[in-house]
Amino acid sequence: MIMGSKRYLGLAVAQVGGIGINESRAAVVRRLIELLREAASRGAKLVVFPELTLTTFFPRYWMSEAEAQERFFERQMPNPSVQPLFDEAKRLQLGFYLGYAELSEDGTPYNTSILVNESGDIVGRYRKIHLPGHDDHKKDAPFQHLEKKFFRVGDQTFGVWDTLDARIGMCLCNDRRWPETWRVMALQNAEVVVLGYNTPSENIHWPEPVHLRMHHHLVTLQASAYQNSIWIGAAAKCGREDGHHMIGGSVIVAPTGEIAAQSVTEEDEVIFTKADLDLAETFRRHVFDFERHRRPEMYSLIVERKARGGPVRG
Ligand code: ING
Repeated sequence: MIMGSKRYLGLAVAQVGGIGINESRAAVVRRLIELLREAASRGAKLVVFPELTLTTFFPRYWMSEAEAQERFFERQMPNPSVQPLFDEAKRLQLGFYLGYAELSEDGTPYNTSILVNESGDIVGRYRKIHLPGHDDHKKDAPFQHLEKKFFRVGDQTFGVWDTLDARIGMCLCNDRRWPETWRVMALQNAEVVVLGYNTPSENIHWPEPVHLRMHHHLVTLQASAYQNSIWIGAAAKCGREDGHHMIGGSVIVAPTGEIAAQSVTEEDEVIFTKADLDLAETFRRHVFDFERHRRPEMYSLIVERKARGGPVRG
């Protein structure tokens, strides 16, 4: 294919298999470095790691906030345990997205992701806005989902950053289920949105058929990519973590809504696409020309109302 003036982003998604509750940061970072190296060999420029990549998905366990922060949060970023990842990425001239549990300078706990450029600089940070789960101890449940206990809602809206020769946005896991997430970044002209996720295959609230977890994950991303004319890279933390199963399905979705690459295991696995950033232009110029077709004056309910309510017309 004549490269010519076309713009491409070598986009890799690094899926991470189960991380045991006692697995050290050093052992995890070694796994992430292996994934970086494979991504580089495939031509990647940006590598997407999962949500809470450095540890097991600890919100599944009941413990005090203090214990969680002691065992599973990062007080600095980078820090000595993740510095080898930053160094290797810089050596390979790769940018990456990394999800982790952040204890901010003022001591606030967030479910956070960062965007790091090929020089190893943190160019963007996002703190998860849509926190699923609960904050009480559900003693009869097979596991907990305590994101509402261990994290505070993010303090800034969804952002996009010009780096790695593209305009890149970030979100985290449950955010992908909310259409507002994507529109806010599309309105900032995002070309690529990257995210990580930890999605348990079992629902603790009702006997949800297990296939629905993968269906909702994929239909959400495919619709959002198409409706917002963006590329999406989504990285699973998946497989079994001390007996608890989470879905895989790491995926790269094109602005057409089609799946360009998808993982086939529930372990550490790299998928890659040379993303044609001009592909989105076609859709932005016609079907989704926001300037010509959108009618914000008719959408005010979306921002004014939080919960479902009554009709607004006679
Ligand atoms: N995990 C899940 C997710 O949104 C979930 C929680 C699953 C909520 C299914 C609702 C339905 O993929 C995280 N970490 O948000």
